Amino acid sequence: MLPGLTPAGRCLVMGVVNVTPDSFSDGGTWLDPDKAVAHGLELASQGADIVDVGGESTRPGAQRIPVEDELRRVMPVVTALAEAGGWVSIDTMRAEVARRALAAGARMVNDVSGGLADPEMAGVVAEAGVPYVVMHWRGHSADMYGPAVYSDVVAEVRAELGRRLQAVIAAGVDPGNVILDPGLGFAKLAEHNWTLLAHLDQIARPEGYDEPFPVLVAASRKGFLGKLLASSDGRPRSFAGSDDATIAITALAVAAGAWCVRVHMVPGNLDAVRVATRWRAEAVATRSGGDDPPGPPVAGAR
Ligand code: PMM
Repeated sequence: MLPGLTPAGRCLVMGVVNVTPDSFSDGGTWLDPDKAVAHGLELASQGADIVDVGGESTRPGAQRIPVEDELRRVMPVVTALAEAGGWVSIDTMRAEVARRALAAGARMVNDVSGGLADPEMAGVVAEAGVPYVVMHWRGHSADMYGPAVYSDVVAEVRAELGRRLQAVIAAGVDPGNVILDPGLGFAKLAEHNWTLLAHLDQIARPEGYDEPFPVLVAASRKGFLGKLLASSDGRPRSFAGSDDATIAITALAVAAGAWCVRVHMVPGNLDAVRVATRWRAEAVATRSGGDDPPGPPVAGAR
């Protein structure tokens, strides 16, 4: 799993570099390529195992941008971070952007559409033989909450992820390279996010698959945390004000067996990963009968 990445023996930490003017939590901060590269290097120096570079905002209501704009934003950043030895993931829904970023040294594709937005994506990933994050997605962010209708969110996300898995595997992607993501906030209301987080063990086993897949959890600074932590007059907590809550999610996600957490702030989340990994190891070692705690094995299941 993850060719070229030293096994960490713990849940991995993915640091976010959004090279966008309008991402909900940090839009505009890293639009300048030099600042974005410096930020990526800082995240890596703080202990991020992976630096995730994205050039297209997926905030609710966001319109798509032309592929040329996305390439202009991400390519200098991917190139510089890869040249500096960083383990770079490209956060894109476009096969062309993935292909160019991989050629420039990215080593992983993070596709929030799970291959749905671009029919060429799975083929590009298959040919490159790189790890591939397949996220649960129901459509572009222009209408983020229209499709957020579920009678059983866990069952439906499992079924839809199962169909995406079948499709990308049929297109040649090695199942051993697939990481699943419940897609918190993407066509999900707050209540859906909480339910999915409480059932990560089931997300790891989509419909049609008995063996668990590695799971990536990307809750960092998302609106459902701000909503939970709203002040008494109902004002949601600011994005950056949700960093401590993100750390709490990280600890719980590790305890539930998450393979990777995608976060904006590395130090506190890395501490949480280390604490929860130690706790989880103790739970496994001292459990009578040798049963695993819920969730897939920490370092990846396949
Ligand atoms: N969320 C965002 C961007 N990329 N990638 C994955 N795999 N999962 C996510 O939930 C996800 C993502 C949007 O959040 P941001 O604006 O903070 O990057």
